[in-house]
Amino acid sequence: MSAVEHRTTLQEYVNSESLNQVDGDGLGAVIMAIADGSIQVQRQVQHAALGDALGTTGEINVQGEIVQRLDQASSEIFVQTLSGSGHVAAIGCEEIERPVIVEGEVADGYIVLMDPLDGSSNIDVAVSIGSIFGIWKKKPGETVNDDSLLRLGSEQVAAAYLVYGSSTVLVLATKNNVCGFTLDSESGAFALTHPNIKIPEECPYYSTNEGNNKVLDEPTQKAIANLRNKYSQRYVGSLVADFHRNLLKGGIFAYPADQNRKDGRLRLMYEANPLGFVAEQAGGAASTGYRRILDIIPEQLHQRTPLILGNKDVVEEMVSVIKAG
Ligand code: FDP
Repeated sequence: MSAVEHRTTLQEYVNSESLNQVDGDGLGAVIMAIADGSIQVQRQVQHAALGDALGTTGEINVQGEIVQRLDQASSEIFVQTLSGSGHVAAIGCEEIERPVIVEGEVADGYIVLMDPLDGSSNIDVAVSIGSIFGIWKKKPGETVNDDSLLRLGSEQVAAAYLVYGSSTVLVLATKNNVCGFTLDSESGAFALTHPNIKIPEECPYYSTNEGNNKVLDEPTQKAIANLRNKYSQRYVGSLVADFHRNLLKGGIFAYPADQNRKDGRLRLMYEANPLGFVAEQAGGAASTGYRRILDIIPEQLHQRTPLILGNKDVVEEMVSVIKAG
């Protein structure tokens, strides 16, 4: 008997959860396109070293960062599966300067913003990495252009992420519900293994790059020192893996602004908004240190933001220390 036979599959879940009725036709198809793409990406990640697919392309992306070959391959895979779903009107991607406007635009389409492979610095060393997606519904009657992608995080209808780790897990957040599905490599299906995820009340962990401490301003140093005094540190250095652990076990992730990164390091549209949405639906919170992430009016597709993410009370406490100055 396959390990997933007694479990709800992702396909059954998106059908039975009536996602399509609640948020409009096609959301289930968009989620399945993400799942299909992730299976291809997961295979590439697993076999990259054997197929000589590790290393860089020699190019620099729009973020000014070196493009890894797997970054590029993942981006192409998801653009293809999402465009082919028939329900995606536009795709914004961390690796691609301008949005991909999908030909033959559908009236009730979705807009998907993604980080196709998060944790680039961990790709070559067999450490957990992932993919992140924010999903918005196109405005009624709108003809999609570049500006259509500059949407508030609070307007997301769903968000999802993948972790390619010791197992491959897809976490899907819709309004007030966050569920985790584990890939069964035998059947190729994602099976529901983590229903109704809520961030635990206890917060055992904090995740931050301690090497940046000397370039933080004083209030942020004070806030990080509070975390250091209370919690154990866990820092993988792949946002999606750090977030996933903190979501399941309790914890706070912080990548604040500093002297070298005045706007922070992480991307608002591809990382902070989707994971902020997941965190909030699971009872957590996401802040810049001064305001709720999901309330930021975006000015540019690739803009960066400081990010504090995780247990609501701990995020609020950190924000109050920063604001107190
Ligand atoms: P990476 O550059 O390796 O893709 O997305 C940016 C990111 O990783 C996050 O996944 C991770 O949390 C962060 O950067 C790590 O940054 P530092 O190396 O500066 O700690």
